[in-house]
Amino acid sequence: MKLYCDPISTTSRPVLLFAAEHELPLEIVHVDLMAGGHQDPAYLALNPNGVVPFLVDGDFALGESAAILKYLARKTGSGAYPTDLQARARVDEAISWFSCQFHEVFCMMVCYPNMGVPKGMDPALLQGLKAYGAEHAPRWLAVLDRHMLGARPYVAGEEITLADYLGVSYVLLGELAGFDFEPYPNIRGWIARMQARPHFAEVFERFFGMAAFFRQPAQAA
Ligand SMILES: N[C@@H](CCC(=O)N[C@@H](CS)C(=O)NCC(=O)O)C(=O)O
Repeated sequence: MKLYCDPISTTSRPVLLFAAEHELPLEIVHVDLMAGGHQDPAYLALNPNGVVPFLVDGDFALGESAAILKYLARKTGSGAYPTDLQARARVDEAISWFSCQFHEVFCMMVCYPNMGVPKGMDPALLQGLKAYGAEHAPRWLAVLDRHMLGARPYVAGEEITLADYLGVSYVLLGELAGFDFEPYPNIRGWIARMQARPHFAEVFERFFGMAAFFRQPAQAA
């Protein structure tokens, strides 16, 4: 199996972490986003979406990080995607929640705009986006902190699941944007739990390098 990915990509890291923990025999193909590797004609011929991650397993090709995680978990029989009907539905619910509700407000309106992404956006639109994000993100963070996590160690219950691999990558984007997680103790505990996982440090190394860069004080002109 080949995994086309880039460790600087928020959606690649969950798959890389899951794969490392499960010792999957993946050939990692680095698609260098900074160098425009995702727009390379050869890569676009493989994946017309021009995004990572992307999995190739023999003559079967699959995009979308959540679908890839589920495929790999099913293929390996990983307990991170339980077979029990309701337990699996709970994981699916959390994955959809992170990918939609949470991503839409926290990532798109809080994190990315505070990191200057996308570039060249109309300043008034950017301000409006940031204001909306600042007002509405606490609602979703409170749901994660108090209801999904609460006293539980992981977002879908007592055991780590695919939703944790995916969700922690989205939530940690807040690090790049200098987001303050102080009011969310359960989220902080969960992040620490995920950070203690074997392979977390190696998979997130580039990400924390970027976070340090974004946190540097602006140089005086
Ligand atoms: N919904 C997709 C999103 C994939 C995605 O947007 N990946 C980003 C990196 S985090 C990418 O490749 N961006 C390149 C671009 O948008 O041109 C998934 O979960 O896999």
